[in-house]
Amino acid sequence: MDFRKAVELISKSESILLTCHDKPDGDACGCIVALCEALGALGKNVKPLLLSPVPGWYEFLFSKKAPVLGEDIQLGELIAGGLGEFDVIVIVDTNSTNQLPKFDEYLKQADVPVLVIDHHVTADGLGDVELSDSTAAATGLIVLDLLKYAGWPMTERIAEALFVATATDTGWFQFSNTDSRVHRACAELIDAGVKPTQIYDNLYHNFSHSRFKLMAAMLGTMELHLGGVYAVMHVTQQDFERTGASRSDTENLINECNRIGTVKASALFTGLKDGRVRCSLRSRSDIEVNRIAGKFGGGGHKMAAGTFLPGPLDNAKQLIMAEMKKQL
Ligand SMILES: [Mn+2]
Repeated sequence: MDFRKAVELISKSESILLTCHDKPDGDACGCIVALCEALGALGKNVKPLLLSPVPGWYEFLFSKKAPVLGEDIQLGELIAGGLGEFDVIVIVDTNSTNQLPKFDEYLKQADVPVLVIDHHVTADGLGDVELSDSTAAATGLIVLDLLKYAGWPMTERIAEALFVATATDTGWFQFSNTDSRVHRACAELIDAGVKPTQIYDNLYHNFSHSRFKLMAAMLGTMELHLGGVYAVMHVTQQDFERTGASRSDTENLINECNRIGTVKASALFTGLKDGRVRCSLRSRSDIEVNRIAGKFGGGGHKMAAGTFLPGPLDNAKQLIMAEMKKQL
């Protein structure tokens, strides 16, 4: 962990571009918001850039909408300096080229140092300086450590963003990555003004009707395999069209099947418009789902991983089933 190098790099930079993986989750959004606030307070010119839209239930974190690559700014404009010229690029919650669609092309041609802050095991070494800690339950915990190391002031907004980062990456303190470091950090963040109940309502009691209908459709597809240990669910393009839900509405829905006592691993297959299938994998046991995802070019953690597969759905399901059998 090289906090000193990271602080030096930030200190000598005036203009900072901040991004995270596509399909941003609570950890990615929380880290973006926390760093925007913290670095903005230092007088830096910080520009967040997202690679896909923020799911509705994380919008409360953002004081103003962050631009989305491909929607608010095109790759060509970004390369031409449309968002500005930057002294450093900060990437949070990923170190994988395949989680930075289009942005990887900007990165390739940008002659600017890169700081990566990440907790994933899968790493492409994108950073000139890397704060990488795979023992951290969330990247938010590394950002918190960086803030404390640097002596940058904590505010209520920063605390809230880092709490969301940590709470969501631990499934609201349910997953096995929930260790004492998580609880100590969250205690500090509560002391800094976080209201957990309010955040819980914002995050989990905030479904749109269309998202709820998508969840109902998904639950209707659930099948148990391998003696009840492996749960498989899917959603199709038609489900999105019929319910009016968007792709980001699938976040966390996979965890619903963990309510079944026998389930130790689960997969959610999402049919995409281009014919491919997005596969999300979760484990509640020693099954290492990142190894399964890795076989198909994906990545993630032991407990949560994902990959893209060739369609149709049945083909994608068979590919994962074969790997799941090997691990069991
Ligand atoms: Mn994360």
